[in-house]
Amino acid sequence: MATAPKENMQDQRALDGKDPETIKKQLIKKYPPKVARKRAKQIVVNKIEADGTVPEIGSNVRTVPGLISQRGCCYAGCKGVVLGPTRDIVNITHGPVGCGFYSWLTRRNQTDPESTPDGHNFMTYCFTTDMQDEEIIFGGEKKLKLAIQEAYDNFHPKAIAVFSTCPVGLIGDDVHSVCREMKAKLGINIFGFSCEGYKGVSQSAGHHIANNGIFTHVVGTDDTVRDGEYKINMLGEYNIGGDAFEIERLFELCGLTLISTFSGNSSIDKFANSHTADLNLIMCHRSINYVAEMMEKKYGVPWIKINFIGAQATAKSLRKIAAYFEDPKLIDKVEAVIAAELPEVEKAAAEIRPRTEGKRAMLFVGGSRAHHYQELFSELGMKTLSAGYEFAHRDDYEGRRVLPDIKVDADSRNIEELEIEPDPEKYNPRKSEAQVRALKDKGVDFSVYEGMMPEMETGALVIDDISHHETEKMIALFKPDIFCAGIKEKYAVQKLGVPLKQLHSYDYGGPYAGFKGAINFYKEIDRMVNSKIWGYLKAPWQQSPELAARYGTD
Ligand code: CFM
Repeated sequence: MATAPKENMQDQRALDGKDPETIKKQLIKKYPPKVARKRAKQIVVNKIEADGTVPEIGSNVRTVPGLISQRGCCYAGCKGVVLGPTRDIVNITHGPVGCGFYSWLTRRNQTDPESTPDGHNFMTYCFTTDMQDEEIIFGGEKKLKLAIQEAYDNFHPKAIAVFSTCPVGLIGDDVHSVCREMKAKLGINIFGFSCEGYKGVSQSAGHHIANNGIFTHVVGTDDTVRDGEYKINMLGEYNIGGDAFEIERLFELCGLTLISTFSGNSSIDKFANSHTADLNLIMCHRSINYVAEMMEKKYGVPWIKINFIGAQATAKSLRKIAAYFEDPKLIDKVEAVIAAELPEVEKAAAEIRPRTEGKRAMLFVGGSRAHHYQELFSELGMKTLSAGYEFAHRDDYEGRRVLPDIKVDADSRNIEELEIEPDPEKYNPRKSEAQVRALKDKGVDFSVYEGMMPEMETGALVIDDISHHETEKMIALFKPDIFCAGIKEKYAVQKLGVPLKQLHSYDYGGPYAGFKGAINFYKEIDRMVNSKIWGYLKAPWQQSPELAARYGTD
């Protein structure tokens, strides 16, 4: 190329001086043509236009059979992600024992049973119907009824939820009628989810099903108005590694009243009451935006997007909440909290940053963290070469402005969309249209999420549902200083000589949210990227030149 236009200069910074389009071709070169065409739509070179738009990315589509994906299943999204962190619902997995066992606390979602009077905490138990051949052949409804009865007799919970695994849908057990029957018999809230693992293309379908179920069966069933000022709900925060505890600490310092969290450190009574809050805060947009939308339509509770990952993002989010309530007392309090908390974070960053500055990260996680954690890395002076979600939709990448353009395919149509009307008695819009406009001018935008790509550099590679082959290629080509993903990737990546930070379970660490969490993260990343051990490891292609063709730097 004779002259390098300005964009290419940006590209060079973004991808270590390598041409992103060439890298993209290398990632898909070994695929059969049909697979390569499909993957090409999901691998995008980031480019931000003057009006803020970014290129379209293929997402929320089926993984090509044969490619090793990071994704989980619909059941995992429903039972594991959304309902799992609620301590006082007995969650019964209707299915073979493995589904229940492997979704049992592996996400490291924590809870504080002492914050509810009865102290119930069923999260430490694994409840499953343990289906055997006999149930698969003759049906499992009888066994499910017995399981519900047994759970009730032993624990006397306020609620029981039943989660369907793949075989349940295949043999046609009607979990909903079993739940209705047992609800009438036992007089407690019992509800079921048709979240068979194969539904949809990933765990994202399970989030939607969980949101529908929780909204239908629980939200709005208790109108008690609790004491306290500035009532908020926290949506899409699951208390992994204690994140919610740190966020709750900050809310308390600021004088905000947390009505309910969906669903970290939560209890069912709080969900029931959540429609009495004045504002919904969305942390993880992908997993819970449905609840926020439905709550707004039915009860008039507006939502704003916030992010408590990153010290600056935390301060910004707290200020946004204070601005919403338009009370100088709260605004001052929030400023005082930020002023008291930030110096310690800045001190830690200043100490660590000389050792992390300029190092390069790649993040391939779920449906929101691959975006949020870029904040923490940039606070350490690190850059994100490439990032992507496992199962997010276009709006999480490109921003909600693209929602009207998203084509609904057969897999998405499979998941029920609830028709929500304003509640004749309980609907109460919290702000007038004039107030909404005025707040918008102050930077409090309602129902807006800009997505990951507008915040990434031009020239960075955005890869949806990255395959294992592409992961190996990216590592061979770039040897990043840290790779963020999950347990399935961890040891494969580390054997290639690159440290892997689990951003799902946080390995054994956390919290990483809020101010104290930021400090924890800085220390952890410093330790990982500066450990000498990685220099002693040789990747397979470095030891055996014949493998170079396979992993390739071609
Ligand atoms: Fe939301 Fe999550 Fe995530 Fe998610 Fe998940 Fe998770 Fe995740 Mo693992 S709800 S989308 S389905 S932030 S379990 S707490 S870490 S993939 S990025």
